[in-house]
Amino acid sequence: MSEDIIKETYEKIKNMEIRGAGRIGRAAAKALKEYAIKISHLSDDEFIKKMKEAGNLLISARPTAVSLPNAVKYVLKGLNEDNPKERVIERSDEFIESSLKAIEKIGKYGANRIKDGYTILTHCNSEAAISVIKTAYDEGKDIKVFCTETRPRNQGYITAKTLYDYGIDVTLIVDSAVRYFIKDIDIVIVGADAITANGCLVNKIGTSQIALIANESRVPFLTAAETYKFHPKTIVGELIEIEERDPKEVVVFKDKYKGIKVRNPAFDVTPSKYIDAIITEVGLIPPQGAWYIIEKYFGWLEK
Ligand code: RUB
Repeated sequence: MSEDIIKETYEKIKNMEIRGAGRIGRAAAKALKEYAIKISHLSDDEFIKKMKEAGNLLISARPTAVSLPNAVKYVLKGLNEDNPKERVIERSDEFIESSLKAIEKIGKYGANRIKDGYTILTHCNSEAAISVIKTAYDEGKDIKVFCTETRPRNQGYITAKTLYDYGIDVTLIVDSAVRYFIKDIDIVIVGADAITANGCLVNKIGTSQIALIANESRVPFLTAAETYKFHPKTIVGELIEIEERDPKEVVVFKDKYKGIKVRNPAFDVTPSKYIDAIITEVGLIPPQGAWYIIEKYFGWLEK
């Protein structure tokens, strides 16, 4: 069945086989393209209806990373243009290509903030943050990286292994050790699942604690965020839903302890006042510049 392409990607995003905001967005764009090719024999009206349904299903896979609806909306904007079938396919390719280019540019701009001898702290597993770190290393800078474990899913292990394989000096720490080690850290660089119109950062749970600690210790805290991580609907006051995942990811209590409640929010919100800069593919901006980015790049979206 042609719908299987969409369902498969939906499942993979939901169960986190595909994860990380950028990857989620590109996977959705790719699935829409493959689906569009499969159903291109349908009438335009039927094609448009099915593509919209597919987009809605993909968007419902995870609620927080805005890269997902932004990617789907970018691709499906082709439905309103002449030759909708071709345009959807072309726009999917455009999104994927521009996403990869953005990560590369973010790497270059962000690396300018990393000096020789720096120790960087990162949290979770972000392609954009890793791009900054790898670029600084490629430029010949002698850097060290501290990675948090990132409980409960331990995405920090992926980051630690990726950077270690690249030849970088890596130290893994438990999430609660950030304040203990902050004296050794020169800069914090994390990714982003969403940036709000008022410059707040939504990212992996624990990010806001790290920002607070960095602020207290006067350590710069930067987030690496492609422009498709900016949330258009926050400009009209909508709040971003924070995904709360299965408590079993944290711990399973048995027998008489079954009654212990476990909560598992996947993301948190870092206030803009703790963010020194947002590294985007169009340059470093202060969090106060978020409104401008949304207006400039997402003016075409219905608000
Ligand atoms: C991943 C996470 C990452 C952002 C940015 O959370 O919080 O920091 O998605 O990643 P999860 P990237 O593992 O729950 O998806 O820079 O790769 O888009």
